[in-house]
Amino acid sequence: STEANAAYGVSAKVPAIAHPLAEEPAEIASNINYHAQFSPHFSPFKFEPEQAYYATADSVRDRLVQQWNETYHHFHNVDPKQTYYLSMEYLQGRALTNAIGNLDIQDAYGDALKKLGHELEEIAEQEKDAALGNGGLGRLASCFLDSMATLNLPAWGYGLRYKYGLFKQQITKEGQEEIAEDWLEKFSPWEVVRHDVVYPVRFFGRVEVNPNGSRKWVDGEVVQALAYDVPIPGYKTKNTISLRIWEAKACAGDFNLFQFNDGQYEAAAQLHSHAQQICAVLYPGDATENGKLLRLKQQFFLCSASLQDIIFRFKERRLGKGTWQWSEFPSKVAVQLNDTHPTLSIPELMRLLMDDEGLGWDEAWDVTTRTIAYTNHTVLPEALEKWSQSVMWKLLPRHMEIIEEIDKRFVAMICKTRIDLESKLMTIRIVDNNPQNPVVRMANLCVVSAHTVNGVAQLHSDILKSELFVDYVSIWPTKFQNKTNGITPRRWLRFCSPELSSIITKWLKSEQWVTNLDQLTGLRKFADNSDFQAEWASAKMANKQRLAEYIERVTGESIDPHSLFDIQVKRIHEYKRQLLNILGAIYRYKKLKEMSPEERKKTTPRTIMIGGKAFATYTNAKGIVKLVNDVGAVVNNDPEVSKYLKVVFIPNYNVSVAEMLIPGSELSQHISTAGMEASGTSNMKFALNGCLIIGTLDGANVEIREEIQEENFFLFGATADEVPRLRKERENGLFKPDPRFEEAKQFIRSGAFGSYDYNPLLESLEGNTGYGRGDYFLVGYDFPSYMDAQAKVDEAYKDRKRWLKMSILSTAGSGKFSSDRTISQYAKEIWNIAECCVP
Ligand code: B1N
Repeated sequence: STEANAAYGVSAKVPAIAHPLAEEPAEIASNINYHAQFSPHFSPFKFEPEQAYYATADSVRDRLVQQWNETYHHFHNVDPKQTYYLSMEYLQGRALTNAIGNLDIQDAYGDALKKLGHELEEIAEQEKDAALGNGGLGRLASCFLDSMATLNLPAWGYGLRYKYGLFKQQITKEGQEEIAEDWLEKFSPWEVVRHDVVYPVRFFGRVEVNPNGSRKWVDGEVVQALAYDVPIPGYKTKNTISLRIWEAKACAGDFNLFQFNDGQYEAAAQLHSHAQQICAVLYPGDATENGKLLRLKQQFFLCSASLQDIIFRFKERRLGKGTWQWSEFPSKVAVQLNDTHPTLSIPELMRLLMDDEGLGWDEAWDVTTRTIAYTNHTVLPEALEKWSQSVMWKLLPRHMEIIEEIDKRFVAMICKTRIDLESKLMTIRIVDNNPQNPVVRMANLCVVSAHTVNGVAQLHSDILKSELFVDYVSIWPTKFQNKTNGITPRRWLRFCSPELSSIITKWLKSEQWVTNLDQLTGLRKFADNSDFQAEWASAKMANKQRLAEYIERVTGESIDPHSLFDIQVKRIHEYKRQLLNILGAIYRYKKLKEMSPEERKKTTPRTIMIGGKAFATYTNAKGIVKLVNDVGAVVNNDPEVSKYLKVVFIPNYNVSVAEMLIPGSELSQHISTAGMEASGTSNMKFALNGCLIIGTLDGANVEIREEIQEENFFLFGATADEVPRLRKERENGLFKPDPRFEEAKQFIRSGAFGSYDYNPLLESLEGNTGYGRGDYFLVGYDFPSYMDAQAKVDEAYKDRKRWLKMSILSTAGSGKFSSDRTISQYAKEIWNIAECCVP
């Protein structure tokens, strides 16, 4: 066709400049074509999938920009109270399919691309994931933005524009290898640089005391924060909000031309290179490791730039309305801290209000505490941030003064009003002056300063109240809340499984479930209906086939779409117990080997897939990756067994891989030691997609099981309240391991999976005490009940009708886990903000 010719650059004819909001496929094709020629990113005469992706993204972006600008203006004019979500991490994944879906233009764009000789799905695969996060905490932030936009809430996200996101994982003979993930290698069509939005951020320096007693932070190094905005469209609404990510830049004046001309090239550019380091890489630790000074710089950079911007916008909007007062700030601004990573927002807001705006302590404290709220995401002691006081004094001397003052006033308040808590001061005060290692405890600073503190699932919030923050509860009984996490049903069902979505829409006779997920309960009455079951099964099978093709492409392993697809994908961590899964697989393999061919035929064929990234220096996590790969190499090449069992390691797990895996899953494992996983969110995604869960009573599993009914959940393992006693018993040598557990470990020791030294990993499961020993995560204790639950899974899968019913009931019971519900609760119960819908 003429368009296709033009697209391939064959025709010299200039495409019509179609209206950017064109609805007809032919006009859209012309618009894409226009971008390919007149917003060139590549040499002319090329229109391969990559070029087609960038041209399509440019075309979709035009539409977003229009409604994005309207949203900005509308918020500006109405001046509602607005929420600012501060997070060091966002795991956005890909944007194209999401934007097209939210704008409800998938058919027109699909047809337009066909006219140009391309398939929309194939074009969408060209996009690199924006992986500016590690795992659940970052993905939660991205789901929250999606819901804020869809609910028409006045809300923005703030983050950092890391040059390299979470590393790319490659599997070699040695196990995991990390490679820098250059998501900006070419560029991202989904960000707009705002050259007019720049703030100075200071580091180091000293505090100057003025004759009138006021204080000022001066000298040190100043870096510029430059804003990049990413549009976040809501689903079928005009509202399009912003994720503002900061980049660090040096000032032009920081380049020392004199030194450069003198041949000292590195010294000349030293300040530039210091600035560049700040946003160079995402902190890759999930819950364990430390990055120290650079990480602290990153955190402060986010806090300072964002708060300066928030204050600027507050003044700008208020000035348009005549006079205003600082006491109004909390009725216009809500700041939510995503874990303690942006805690420095507290002393930074105090500093800006006192030192720059001239407020007194009491007034500044009142404004700050009424503005800031804090979400806790973990109780793992090693993940509770503590910063060395000496590092803090050096990098942020004025903030350290403010923190000491907050601490001093807190201590005074306790001594005056709560003498009963004086003995607890050692643990509840903010600064820990232990001479061995003086630190600032960031969680304590948050709890003392925030008006609201919340956990991310009911069990987790209960543990916060009864353990971690128990003493604060007696001081401020109403400060603590629960906000059970959620996931966006757009990305995690509507767009990633169009097959299942259209069946749901057909049987519910409405698409309203996409924004009102509770309506899925309407599927319960069809759970036994054989027509519905047949359609459900065929959609699941299509997704399994697509997944099997993907697995074959990335691993070379061919898997049987008729086997049970059993998946565990998440960061590799001992508390998440991938070891329990693989030990179970090893035991299963050993039993299959011992069976006669006839006996084997009676078993339920399974494909066990495990994926996830290990922190680069977390030795045991890397050992687990290696073990899974080694087990797979043996099992999958064993002609007697491989028809009944395959073990596949899925490399480089990320958001877009999840979008492929989850729709094709039938069983997923959420098997952390009870009390250790704050919530978990992939469990919600799997359940929503009709995948059954085998899991412990941990995090949000508890609530998922409640919603989908206990008979549809494969439960096993110790409960959170039993864990301390079981650990004690273990320390006292009272634990008697199950022979099946011993057999599985022994099988590894025998060398069945190669000669790699697995002793350190096995030793972590053995002994009574000692660092990295003593089975702290109770794998051995839970092993027998885990194996029993797995036997029930095998039985249930044999009964096709029963399994399908359970699968349907999983989806039907997942309504509660929409992030729309979570965000509505934050809006009402923490932020006190209301909808602000763009007309
Ligand atoms: O936050 C998720 C929860 O669903 C998960 O259960 C929880 O593990 C996760 C330090 C973290 N908690 N803490 C982190 C991430 C990065 C880092 O440097 C800690 N991630 C979680 C959402 O609530």
